[in-house]
Amino acid sequence: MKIKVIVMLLLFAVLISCNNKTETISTTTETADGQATSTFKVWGNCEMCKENIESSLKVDGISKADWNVETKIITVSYNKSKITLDQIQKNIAFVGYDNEKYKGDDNAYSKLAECCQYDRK
Ligand SMILES: [Cu+2]
Repeated sequence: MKIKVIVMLLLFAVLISCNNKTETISTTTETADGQATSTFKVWGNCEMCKENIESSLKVDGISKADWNVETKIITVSYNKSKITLDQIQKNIAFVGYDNEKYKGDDNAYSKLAECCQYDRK
């Protein structure tokens, strides 16, 4: 009986820690000069996805965009007076990629190469 309770508690603790993980994927750090670096999850598969995702962020105000194929986490450095995190996530969704905030555009997704048609969130 005691063991059952302990197992239940352990399971509960695991569930809570898993939940916390998914919520803290997205982070933003800011510096005094208005620069910010954000990380968040973008759904995708391969090197071609990396190219597509990063190309959507070759816009004024973004100094760096690096999507990790393994972890599916993107790191974006940008100037907050020129572009917002919201706009960045919209740009990614516009080219067909689901991310933490926006669902990828369906039409753009359907035009992705077959290898890039990742399992949607
Ligand atoms: Cu791909």
